[in-house]
Amino acid sequence: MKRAQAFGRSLAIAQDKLVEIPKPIELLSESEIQRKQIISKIMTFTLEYLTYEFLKNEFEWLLPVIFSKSTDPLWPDPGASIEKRVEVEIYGKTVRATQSMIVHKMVACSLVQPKLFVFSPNVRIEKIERANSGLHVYEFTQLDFEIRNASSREVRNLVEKMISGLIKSVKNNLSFELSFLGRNHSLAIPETPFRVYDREELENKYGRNWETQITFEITNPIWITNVPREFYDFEDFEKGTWDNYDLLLPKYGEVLSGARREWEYPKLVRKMERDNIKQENFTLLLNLAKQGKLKPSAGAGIGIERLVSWIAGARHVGETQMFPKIPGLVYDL
Ligand code: ASN
Repeated sequence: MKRAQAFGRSLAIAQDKLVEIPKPIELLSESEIQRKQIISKIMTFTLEYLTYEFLKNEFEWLLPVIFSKSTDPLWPDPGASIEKRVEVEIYGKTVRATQSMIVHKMVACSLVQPKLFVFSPNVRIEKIERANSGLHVYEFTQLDFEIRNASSREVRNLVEKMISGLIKSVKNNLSFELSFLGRNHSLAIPETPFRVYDREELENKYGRNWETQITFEITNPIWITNVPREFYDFEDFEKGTWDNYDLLLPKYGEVLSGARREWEYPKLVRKMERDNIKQENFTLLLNLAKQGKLKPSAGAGIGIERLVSWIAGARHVGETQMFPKIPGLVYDL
């Protein structure tokens, strides 16, 4: 029942600003190119800052993959609206375009890299109507990371430090760019710790549209915990709660999702059966779990384009992409 309610979650950025569909690169005017250049500077600064933070904290750098037999099912997920999953055949085998590297993270973290991060291209063919949310693109980059034996609290603390440090640094170093975009005064350095809300509490207060409502009310980033979703997030069957979290940004909504993970074989199987997830698409993960080689971990993934959109005050998340991937619009590049 709880899950059915959470499925009603929907988001629209259109509430108090114009959603402008980003143009392809070859159609930009002189002034639009200048705006693109400014946003590109903020993107470069953000990537450099976050990379350095992960390296400083002794994370190892994992490179992304595009095609695998296993990828994130993105189901059940209250926020997902996938029109089509990209599957192709290569060498007589069916492989899927990466929807997120969650499975790879869990496996690499268990077997080789106890602390890892990866900038990973995620392909999510969103429904066309999401073009107007201003928040969705059908390809984006996720800064995904995972830590063996970590708790949710540790992950959240790390993220809070990184996000507030990043904004402080952007404000110190890119004040011309922020002024150009009209963000110099409106972008405040987030106060830590961020407030933590339980999803159930918000559903009771705001109803089905809790996420949109709270997104437009807050002025500081907030955490939402206990969101029913995919099998890999840790669920306490007895309490009926989930040890996971989303980070919401004012006006731009969810910029990160993450969790402590399931690692025990019987629980993974039970959840996959319950959610109608095909176990044959997760053979390696299940085999490792069965052999006791899957380790407890926690992690999260940051949507880079949404993060930069918030910093820049973008009119559409696709504005932060050199080659925008707007749902329903397939440009040349
Ligand atoms: N990256 C997310 C996580 O770490 C999963 C996702 O993108 N669906 O939990």
